[in-house]
Amino acid sequence: MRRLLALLAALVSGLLTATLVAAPPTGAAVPDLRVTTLVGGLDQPWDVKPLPDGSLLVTERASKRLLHVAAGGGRVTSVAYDRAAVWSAGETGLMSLEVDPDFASNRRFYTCQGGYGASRRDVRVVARRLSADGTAVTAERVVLAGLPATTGRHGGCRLLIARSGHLVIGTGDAAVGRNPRDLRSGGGKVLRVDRVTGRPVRGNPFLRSGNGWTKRVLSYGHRNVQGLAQSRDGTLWSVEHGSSRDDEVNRIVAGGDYGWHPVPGYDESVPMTDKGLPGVQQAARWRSGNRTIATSGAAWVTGSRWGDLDGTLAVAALKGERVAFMKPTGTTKRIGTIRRPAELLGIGRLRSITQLPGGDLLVTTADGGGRDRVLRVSPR
Ligand SMILES: [Ca+2]
Ligand SMILES: [Ca+2]
Repeated sequence: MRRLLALLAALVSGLLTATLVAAPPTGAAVPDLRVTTLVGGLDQPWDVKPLPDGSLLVTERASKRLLHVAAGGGRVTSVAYDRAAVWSAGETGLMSLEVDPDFASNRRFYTCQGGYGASRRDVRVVARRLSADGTAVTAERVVLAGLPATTGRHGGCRLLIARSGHLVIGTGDAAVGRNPRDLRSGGGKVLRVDRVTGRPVRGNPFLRSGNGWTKRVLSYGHRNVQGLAQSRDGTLWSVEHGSSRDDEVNRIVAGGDYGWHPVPGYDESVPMTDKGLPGVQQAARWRSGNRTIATSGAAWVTGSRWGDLDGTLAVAALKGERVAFMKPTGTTKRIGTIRRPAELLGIGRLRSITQLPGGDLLVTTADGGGRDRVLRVSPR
């Protein structure tokens, strides 16, 4: 297959060397991308989200630091909050962030994090209020606690406030084989709840169940949901780490079984989507095949400035050290395959992707050692 290499100019200070690998079969335009560092000197930042005034919030997983970055990538403040209440180990710590749609009036944002339950460690969602000057948390409240945790492995956890206003939570299986298929566990699921109360919402597929977790389940049979993104047509997508093979991009349907059931014990040799399980399993819309790239966060890219990448799902990869732009063929309601019109390489291990209101992407790196950054990717 013919491939076009487009080297990005990185001679100007502040620009990073990056390579856009594009597959140009159609004559449509894939724009050059400019990559700049907004924040440096970070250690394993997990998520980044913009606030309405153009400033940013950033989480760091293991340090549990919550950072406020002034608009334009200016002054960075470590926000004062109850850091000791966050449990971090392995892949779990201070993870995903979401900002309330009414932040301008209520100053509320949400984090998914490790926590200390009454009898055991867990993964939980906490709502917080940010002070007017962005330096401190002035109130916090647990929205949902008791998601399973073990060593910190496969702790998820991704938050998304859907356009319906509901809070969607992608969780990991906590490396416990029976969790993903057990509707009474919050692990290995996509959950949908009221963002204020944490209660199940109308339209959830198992509302008639007597069990509280089951009522919150939107879909099950997931291994470790690392990305959630809602497309223009309202469909919801998850991105997951594969085991020894088959990272997956899935379109989430209510009540869907995504086929991960690694039993007995924690048997990771089973398929990422095991069609031999009872009932119907949802096939991945994209999978990596034999070689995993550790797909993580994702965002739908919108805006004409993106040319042929408008309407793609930008997927961050850790091991694969790239942003893979994935374009569903046909409509997102009914998809045969996903092709990859371009990949952005050379900017490190990548965790999360967020699209800014103006269309640029923010990406967090995950190289560790205090060398991590929040990058801005702009078409030009
Ligand atoms: Ca699957
Ligand atoms: Ca089956």
